[in-house]
Amino acid sequence: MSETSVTLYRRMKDLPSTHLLGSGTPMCSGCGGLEALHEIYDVIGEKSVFVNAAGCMTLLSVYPFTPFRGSWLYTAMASAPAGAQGVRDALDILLEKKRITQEEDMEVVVLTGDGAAYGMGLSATSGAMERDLDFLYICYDNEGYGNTGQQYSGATPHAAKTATSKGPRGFTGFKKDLFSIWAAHKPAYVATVIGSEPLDLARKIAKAKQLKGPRMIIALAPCPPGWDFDPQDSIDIGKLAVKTGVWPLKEYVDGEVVHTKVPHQRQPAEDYLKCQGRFKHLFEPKRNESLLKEIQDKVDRYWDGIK
Ligand SMILES: Cc1ncc(C[n+]2csc(CCOP(=O)(O)OP(=O)(O)O)c2C)c(N)n1
Ligand code: SF4
Ligand SMILES: [Mg+2]
Repeated sequence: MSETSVTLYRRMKDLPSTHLLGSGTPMCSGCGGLEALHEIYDVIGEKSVFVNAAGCMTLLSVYPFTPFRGSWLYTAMASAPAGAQGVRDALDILLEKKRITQEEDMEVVVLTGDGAAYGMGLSATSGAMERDLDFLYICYDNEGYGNTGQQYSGATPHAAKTATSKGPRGFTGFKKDLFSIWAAHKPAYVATVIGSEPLDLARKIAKAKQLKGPRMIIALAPCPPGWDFDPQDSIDIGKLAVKTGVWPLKEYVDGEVVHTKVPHQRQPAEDYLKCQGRFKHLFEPKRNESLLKEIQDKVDRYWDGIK
């Protein structure tokens, strides 16, 4: 169990930590999703209801326990935003009937992986934004269906090998631009974050917490088994995602997109790619110059004109 998940487990109310550790969890060490979630939870706080679609983070809750001090609701993969609507409505009715006070109200938080956010749950999310649902959506993006063995998802980057993209060029599709898809709905807030940039992350979650309406967060989540790297490199790989410009840190608020960290002296994208086994075929047995250039050009095109 990773140190972050141990700490998260110790948050569990009324239970000695030995019990929690004894109950065990199948989370991987070096999990970037758990790292981000831990940091996000520190800011959101315990007055929260997590509505979680099936994925790796579902393993945090082992019935009847949950590491969260608030509540936890499990939903089918496509349904977490619909579940969040039900929870929000129930809280609003309790508030209206004065069965709970404003102080007892809770933040409704959707937590899903990219398979749900970029794919199966996208229409439910679109509907929730359309209804101006007051909720926070956290997508931890490990760029594949991790819990079932890293099949490709709508978030898988071009050329990455996955369990379902094993050919010589890896995944031939392109990562969906979920940030723009979400921002096109004009919700209250959209941001990208990563656990290895905790101050940027904490500032964005604190800002989202102050707002009402749909608040959408995508956390890139380095995933040792899915991306094929040593768990101890997780934070370095996360930092490289930002320094190479592969993962832009930005936010959408009041109709404008602002980059919160611009890598002016960008490292080559291959510095990020070469430390992950899923991109090994780009370097061995010989360098695939055209595919490497294609990836670098795409990163450069993104940053052209952004100050
Ligand atoms: C409709 C449906 N299809 C398939 C599954 C099996 N399943 C459970 S978790 C999972 C992977 C989810 O991927 P993602 O949302 O990216 O989360 P991750 O596993 O990467 O944390 C799948 C396919 C399911 N629970 N429901
Ligand atoms: S498979 Fe990846 S996302 Fe899932 S628990 Fe392991 S490291 Fe985390
Ligand atoms: Mg995933």
